[in-house]
Amino acid sequence: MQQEKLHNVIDAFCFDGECVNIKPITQGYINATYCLTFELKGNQTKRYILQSINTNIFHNPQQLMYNVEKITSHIKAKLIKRGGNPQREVLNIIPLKQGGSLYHDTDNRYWRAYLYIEDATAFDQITDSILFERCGKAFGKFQKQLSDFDANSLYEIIEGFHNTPRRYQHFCDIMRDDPVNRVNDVITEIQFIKEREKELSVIMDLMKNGSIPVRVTHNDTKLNNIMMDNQTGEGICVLDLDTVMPGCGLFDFGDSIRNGASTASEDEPDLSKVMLDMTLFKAYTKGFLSETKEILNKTEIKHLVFATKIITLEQAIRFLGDYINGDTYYRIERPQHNLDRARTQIQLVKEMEAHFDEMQQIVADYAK
Ligand code: GN1
Ligand code: MG
Repeated sequence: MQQEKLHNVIDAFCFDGECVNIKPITQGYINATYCLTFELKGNQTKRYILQSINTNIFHNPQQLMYNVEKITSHIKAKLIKRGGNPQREVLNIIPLKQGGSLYHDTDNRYWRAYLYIEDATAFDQITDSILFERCGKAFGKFQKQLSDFDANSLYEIIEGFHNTPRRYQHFCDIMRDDPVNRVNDVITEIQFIKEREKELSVIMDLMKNGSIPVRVTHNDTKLNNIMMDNQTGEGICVLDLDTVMPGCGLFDFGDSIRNGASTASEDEPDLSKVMLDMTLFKAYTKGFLSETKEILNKTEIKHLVFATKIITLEQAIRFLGDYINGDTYYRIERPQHNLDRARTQIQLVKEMEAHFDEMQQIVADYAK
C-alpha cells in the first residue's frame, strides 16, 4: 500500500509520538497487518498494530468492532478489579481522533489499531507440553473471564460459523453441483464423512434444547493466537478477536486440539506422520479445565471429547467441500492442497475415534 495513504490512515488514530517505522506483518491470512513504531520524548519508543479488516470475509466491520469493544472492556474491568495488567493481558483498542475505533478510508477500507504487546511471543507450533498446557489455561481463562457476559448481546459475525449440520448441507450442495468434476476422485473421503452424518447434529441439538449453553466463543483457538510472556512463559493475552461471537465453548477446546495436538501440520501430504499426540492432549486438557471446570456443566464436560471430534470432522468437510468446489475459500499453494488438508483432518478423526475412551478418562480426571 502507498506510504502516503498509509500515513493518512495513521493520522486518524490517537497514537502517541511520531511514527518512525512501518513494518508489514505477513503471518495472518485474512487481514492486512502493520507494526508501527512511534518515537516518544526522551528517546523512548512505543509500538502499535494497525490492521485493515478483510471485508470479503467480514462483511460488517462495525459489528465486528462492536463485539471486540464489548468483550475487551469486560475483560479489562475484571483485570483492573483483580490486579491484573490491563495493558498486557487484553487487547487495547486505540481510538480515532474523531472518536470511535473503526476508520473508513477513501478506498473503502476499514482500519483499527491495537497497542502492541511487548516482551511476548506467539508460537506457530508447540511440542513442549508445558507450553501447551499454558495455552489451554489461557484459552480456558478467556472463556472464564467471559462466562458472565451475555453472549446473545453479541453479533453473529459469520452466520452459522460452527453450525456443523448446516456446513454439511452446504457440502452436499457442492457435491451435487460438482462444478469442476472432482467428486469421483474423492469417493473414499466422502464416504468417511457420510458414515458419520448422524453425529454431526448432536452438539447443535444439545444447544437447541438448552443442555449446552450458548457462550462467548473465540472460534480461532490456534496456538499463535496467544501471546506468551517472554519472562514467565505464561499465556498472557488472547489475540484475534475477530470471530468472537455466540457459540459452543466446546468447539474452542476442540479446535485447539485439532490444530495443536496433531503431530503434523494441517496440510501434511504424508498421512503416516499425522497422529494425535496424547501427551499434548493431556497437557492442554489439564490447563483448560483448571480454569473452566467450575463453569462448564455436566453435559459440556461429557461432550468435550466428542465436540473435539466433530469440529475436526467439520474442518474436513470444509476443506473437502472447498476442494470439490474448485478452491474458492482457502488460499492454496498447490493443486491438491485442500484435499491434503481434508485428509489430515480425516486422519485425526480416526485417531480421535481410536483414543476416544482414553481421552474421556483424561477429561474426567481433570474435571474432578
Ligand atoms: C481459517 O485464516 P485462519 O487460519 O485464521 C478459518 C478457520 C479454520 C482455519 C483452518 C474465518 O482461519 O475457521 O479453522 O482457517 N477462518 C475462517 O486452517 O474461515
Ligand atoms: Mg483467524
